[in-house]
Amino acid sequence: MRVEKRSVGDLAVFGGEPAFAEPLHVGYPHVGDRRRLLERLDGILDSRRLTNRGPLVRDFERRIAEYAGVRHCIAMCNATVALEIVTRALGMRGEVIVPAMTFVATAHALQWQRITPVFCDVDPRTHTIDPACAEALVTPRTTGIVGVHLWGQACDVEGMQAVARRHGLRLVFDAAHAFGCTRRGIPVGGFGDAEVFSFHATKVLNAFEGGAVLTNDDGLAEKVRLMQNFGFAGEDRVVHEGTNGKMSEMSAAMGLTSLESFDRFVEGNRRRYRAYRERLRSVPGIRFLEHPRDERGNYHYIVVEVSGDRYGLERDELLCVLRAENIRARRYFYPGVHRMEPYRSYFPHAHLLLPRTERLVRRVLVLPNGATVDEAAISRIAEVFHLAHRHAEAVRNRLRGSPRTLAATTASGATSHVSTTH
Ligand code: T4K
Repeated sequence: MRVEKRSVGDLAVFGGEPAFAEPLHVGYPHVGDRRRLLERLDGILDSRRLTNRGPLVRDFERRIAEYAGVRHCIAMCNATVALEIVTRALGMRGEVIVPAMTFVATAHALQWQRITPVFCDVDPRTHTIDPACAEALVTPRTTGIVGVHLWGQACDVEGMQAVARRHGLRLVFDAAHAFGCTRRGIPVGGFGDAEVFSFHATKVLNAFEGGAVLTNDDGLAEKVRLMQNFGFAGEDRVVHEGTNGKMSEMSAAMGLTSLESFDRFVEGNRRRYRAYRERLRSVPGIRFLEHPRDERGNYHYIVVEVSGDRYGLERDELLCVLRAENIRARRYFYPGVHRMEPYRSYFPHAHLLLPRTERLVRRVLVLPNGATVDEAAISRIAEVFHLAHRHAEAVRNRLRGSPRTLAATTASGATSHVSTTH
């Protein structure tokens, strides 16, 4: 039986029973029609066709290309390798501009090839790359830009295209978060020279692990396809440098099964997003990332910004409160890619050019989503938000006296401190 949290003493940081017996996660995977998936897996085992662009991978590529309205889709083992391959195929080298407000993979995919990621600031409203900031970072060594469509919304595609055009730069979009989304009514997938999706387990459309390069450029598609398969153009004919970026049949089976339930996943996400907004509307200092009404979004990430002044607690303090309740919210992408290694050692002053990113990484909180988060769970989460706000001072004093609670907050490896000053 659930215990209602009526007074501050009911909060788990004060010793109350956690609001949830099991942890609620941000990346809890969607699973579609299990029977259909198992049928497909049986088929793979019967046919003994396990990988190397088998029939399921080809079908998956065709359907993803169709869905996004793009000529070519090359399915990959994950989005990180897809980014490495496509940026290499496009001849990016020297410096490439990327937002610092992203998952570390966007920068690592470049650094792995000894391309220097140059960190760019973002639009404070959308959290996505700001074209004017990007343009200010162009030097004679710049060869390209990797824009990121964050949180299921496209970045300023037209702005980035204009910058790329003016300076003769290659343009790739990391669309890891944006499968199923539109920009000005056009599906994400066909913008720039190429776009990259992720189908990782934690994404809205999952293939266990997986990714894809999408492009309308026939020549680029051919090159990417060669490079993801060791450069093989025939049984014993290698015509290009290459690596192994292939998707397996098992991943394609999951991807196809997920695709069949995709609309249902998005509908569930949208419902949860609305329920969260509704329940948290009256909490001061909690601002939701807006999804443009006239675009299609996937609502996969429930993103809020916490204003410490108005809420009464800083983001990291609230995170401690939530974690104690088994609400495993995440502070993506703290502390900012520019503050992670090797970048913080290479560019110790990068933060000076990234004031908006610096502010966001101290305020953003991503809330649990997925099938286990029903309306009742959202109400309970909201109760915790309200209670912690109403008793902010007591909560803060309690946290200051419990360093172990703070350590537990970041048990997943991040280093934390309650103070948000750097
Ligand atoms: N570009 C961007 C903008 C990205 O966000 C990403 C990946 C990439 C590129 C690269 O894509 P891939 O190469 O991965 O295809 C997670 C994901 O691992 C990562 O794919 C994702 N972005 C990132 C935003 O989130 P972590 O380290 O936070 O994941 P993890 O393992 O802590 O998972 C989050 C939570 O999800 C867990 O606490 C529990 C739950 N979970 C996770 C997995 C893997 C499950 O319930 N089941 C699972 O199987 O990075």
